[in-house]
Amino acid sequence: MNRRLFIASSLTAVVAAGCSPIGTTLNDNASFHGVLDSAEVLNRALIGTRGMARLYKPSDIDRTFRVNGFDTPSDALYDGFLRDGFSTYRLIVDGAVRVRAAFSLAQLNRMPQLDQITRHDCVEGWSAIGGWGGVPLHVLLSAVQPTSAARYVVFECMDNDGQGSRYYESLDLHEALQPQTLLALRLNGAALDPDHGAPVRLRVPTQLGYKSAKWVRHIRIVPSIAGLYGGKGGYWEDQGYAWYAGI
Ligand SMILES: Nc1nc2c(c(=O)[nH]1)N[C@H]1C(S)=C(S)[C@@H](COP(=O)(O)O)O[C@H]1N2
Ligand SMILES: [Mo]
Repeated sequence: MNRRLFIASSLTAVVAAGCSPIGTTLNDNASFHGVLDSAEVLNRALIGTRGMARLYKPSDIDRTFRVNGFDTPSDALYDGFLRDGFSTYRLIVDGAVRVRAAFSLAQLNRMPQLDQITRHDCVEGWSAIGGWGGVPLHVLLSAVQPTSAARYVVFECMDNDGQGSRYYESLDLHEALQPQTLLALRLNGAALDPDHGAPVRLRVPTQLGYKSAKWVRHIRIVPSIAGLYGGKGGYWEDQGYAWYAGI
C-alpha cells in the first residue's frame, strides 16, 4: 500500500508539472485537483507506463491506416465544409468556460502544435501506427479557461449511426490534460482526409480507438455527463462499452 501511494503521488506530481503551461486557471481549479486525488488516479497509476503512450519511429508508420466506424458525413453541412476546403468550418467550444470560442481551422493551425507517432488500438482487435499532428487539447483548454465547475470535456461529432443518433465522446479533465491528448489536424504529414475525421478529430493514444472522436464540431466543457445523450459519456458507452478505455 505504501508503494501504491508513492506511485500515485509521483504520478500526480508528473501530471501537475505537465499542466504548468495551462496557467493558474486549471491549477487553481478545485475540481481538477479533485480528479487527481480520486481513487481512479490511483488505479491508473498502476497501469502501464504511468499514463504515457509509447512513441514510435517514422519507419514504424503503417502504410495504410484503416478507416473504421460510421460513414463519413455526407449531409449538407459537411458537404458545404468540404466544398469550401473547410474555410467556413468553426470548432465551437463552450460550456463551463470563461471564454466561449469558435475556432477556424486557420486559428487552430496557428496554435502550438504537437506531432507524435502513436498506435491506435481498436477494441475490435486491429491496430495501426500513424504520425498524428495537431493542437494538444490542453492548449485549447487553456485558451478557453475552464471554470471551477469544469469536470468533463464532451466532443460532439458530425456523423451519426444512420438512425439519427449522433456520435459523441467524453474525457475527464485528467485525460483531457494528458500531454499526448491531441486535437489532430494531420495524419502522416498531410491534412486529415475526410475518412479519418477531417477537419478535426480527437486522438487519445492512451485510450481505445472509440474514444478518438472523428469529425468533431462542438466541444462542451461540462460539470457532469449524466444529462447528455444516453448519460454514459459516449455513443458506444451508451450501448454498454466502458467509459474508461485506458490501454
Ligand atoms: N465520429 C466518429 N468517431 C469515431 C468513430 C465513429 O464511428 N464516428 N469510430 C471510432 C472507432 S471505433 C475507431 S477504431 C476510430 C477509427 O478511426 P480511423 O477511421 O481513423 O481508423 O474512430 C473512432 N472515432
Ligand atoms: Mo474501434
